[in-house]
Amino acid sequence: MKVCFIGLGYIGLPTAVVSASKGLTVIGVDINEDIVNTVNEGKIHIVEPGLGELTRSVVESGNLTASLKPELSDVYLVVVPTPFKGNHEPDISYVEAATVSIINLLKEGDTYIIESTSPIGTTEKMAELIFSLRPELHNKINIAYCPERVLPGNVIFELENNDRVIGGIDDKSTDAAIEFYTKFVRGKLHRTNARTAEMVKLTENSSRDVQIAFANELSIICNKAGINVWELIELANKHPRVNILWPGCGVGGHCIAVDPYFITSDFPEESKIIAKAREINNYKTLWCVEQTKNAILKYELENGRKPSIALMGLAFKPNIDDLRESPAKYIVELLLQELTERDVFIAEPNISTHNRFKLTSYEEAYKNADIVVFLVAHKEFNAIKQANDKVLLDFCGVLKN
Ligand code: SAJ
Repeated sequence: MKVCFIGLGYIGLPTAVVSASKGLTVIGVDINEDIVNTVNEGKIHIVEPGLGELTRSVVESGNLTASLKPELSDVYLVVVPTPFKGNHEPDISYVEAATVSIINLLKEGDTYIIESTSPIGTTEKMAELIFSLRPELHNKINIAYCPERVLPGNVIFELENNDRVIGGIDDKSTDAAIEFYTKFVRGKLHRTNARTAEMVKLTENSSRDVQIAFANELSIICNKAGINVWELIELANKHPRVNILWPGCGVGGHCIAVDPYFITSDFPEESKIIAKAREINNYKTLWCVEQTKNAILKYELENGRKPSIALMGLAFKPNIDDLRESPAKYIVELLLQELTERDVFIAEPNISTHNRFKLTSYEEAYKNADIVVFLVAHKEFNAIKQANDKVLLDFCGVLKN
């Protein structure tokens, strides 16, 4: 079986590599020549534990080849980004372009699968596009949607072991897509239709966003009420049917802070909680900025001098080096608009250099600061010995234990 992946990004590349490692012949296609060259050298352009070694071995064995152009295959996977436009409307133009790029290669019996997070109805729309240009393929090819659900940092394990939801535009399509995923997924493969599968993905990430918004709202209430939110949540979670997530300095990454808009833009009247959760999580980031500025003012008033400040963490979540859509990075950017860099120490233990921020080791940053602001709960920060002479702002629960 020959498989063509369109898109070699954070999901496309690991999925191409894992399926190649199970013996499939895989062509990985990307419009970026650097990515194609990097992969063909057996190297990777993203950071993901275990992916580098596996890529080298499947490129050496010949099971994975990267290319700028799709090639004749049996299964085609669309794994390209679906960003949103300025008004939070999803932009499916990359999915469309990927589909157009393979339309002329499709032949009877082939399977076309979209993995990109997509608004409801995208798979049907792409089916219409394919059949409008190739009407003779009607009922002759399989078209399905199968969302990815892997957690950055644990992708290789989860790609094989997570359950998958697979929805075809008809039963025959679902069967064909299931047959493909059986080749490398050990988790259960759950069948449904394409629209439900699309909505499952949006629902999973919206559900997490809503739950985090609840925790973030609690943290703001507790701050005003003089209650330690971390203790509160730990105690509430002792209830057998309560399981509250943790507050933070906002919700980042490419998925949870984006996917809910795919629902709210299509169902603005009906998606009230989902929209509110987005609003609360975005507001939490600005609230952290305000809290920090207030602490700085208070310090100045009490001590008659400007404090030095340590900003701890830039990544979008703990223990990764990914700064994409990171609320911590946004907070640092906003604070730097008002503070002179001389007084600020920025620490991110997972990266060594950054083109915009001057980084300091987290030990130095902590040692030199009057005010320490914990933005991301990286494991390194847990080891810091707390000094009594500092103002500590903990937005992510580093000090909770
Ligand atoms: N966060 C909190 N409090 C928490 C948990 C997370 O504030 O208790 C924040 C994180 O700090 C981060 C953001 O949420 O800023 C998102 O992090 P995450 O670990 O919740 O999720 P991602 O973006 O790394 O991956 C999610 C996962 N989806 C779900 O857990 C429902 C993953 O399984 C998906 O595959 C991925 O989105 C995706 O690609 O859609």
